[in-house]
Amino acid sequence: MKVSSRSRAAVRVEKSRCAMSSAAGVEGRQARISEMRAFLHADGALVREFDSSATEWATTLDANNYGEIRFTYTNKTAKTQTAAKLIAFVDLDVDRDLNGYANEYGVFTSLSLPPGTPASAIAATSWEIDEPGFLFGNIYQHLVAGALDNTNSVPASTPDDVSMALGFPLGDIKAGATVTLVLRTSRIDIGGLRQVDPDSNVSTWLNGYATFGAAGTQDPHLPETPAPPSLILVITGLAGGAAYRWRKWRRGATLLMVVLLVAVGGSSGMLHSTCSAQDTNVGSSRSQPMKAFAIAEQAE
Ligand SMILES: [Ca+2]
Ligand SMILES: [Ca+2]
Ligand SMILES: [Ca+2]
Repeated sequence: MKVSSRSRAAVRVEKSRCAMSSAAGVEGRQARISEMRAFLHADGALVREFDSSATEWATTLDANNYGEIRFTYTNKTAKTQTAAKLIAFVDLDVDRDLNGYANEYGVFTSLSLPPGTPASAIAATSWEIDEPGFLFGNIYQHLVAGALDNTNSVPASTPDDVSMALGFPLGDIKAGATVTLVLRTSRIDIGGLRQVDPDSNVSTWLNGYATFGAAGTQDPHLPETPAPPSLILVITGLAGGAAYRWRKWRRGATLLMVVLLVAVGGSSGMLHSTCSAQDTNVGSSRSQPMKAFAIAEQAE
């Protein structure tokens, strides 16, 4: 079993830093996908965790970064992978630089297919809305275990850092077969899961479907094939071992780092300039690493 926690630690540090800089007046309205991962389970075990650097990802997003995110997997083994399922995980932050990432909440909408899906589309059958696991959420354990809890642990009454997951049953993946997972982010209701930033009055829906075949080539019902992979990312690879204990340790380390940053950053322009450098990637995210996968909100 492989898990990758080092990059998640980096996400948390970056989030903390940028949330601090927001208090100093960083302008702009935007959302970001701080983390995006896919977990393939088959034969009763986790086959692989794909972080955002995996070449299996590709996106077709509009200028505001709403649209489709695709994950294409091919069984390159010589055996059928049985009872397979794909779980997609997205940690989206809305207006992080304006009002932080912890002022948001989730709403379960439905497990119905998003509109305009092909006849072969497989809908999600499990879901989870939770804090990403840096503080109290248990979503990461469930991603690794392959069993989402179908629970919203970040409701409107207790806003926090929202992350979301959808699980898609695939059945058997024969040797050489390809599966495509299509995720959509939308400002209108497409079913699935909804994330709300009440201070910005912004709702973002996440929904998707799975289908066998390489989308746009083997299934004529599928939407147009996206542009060549545009989010082939260059962040950390997979690291092994003891994710939960590591995350508990990291949580303490992160808090310590935040304290240190507060201590040294009050009069420093360095923190702000670092975040500003990331912010320049907003709107041109297709060629940027996932950490700069900033979703520019539409000006309102
Ligand atoms: Ca926010
Ligand atoms: Ca949970
Ligand atoms: Ca979030």
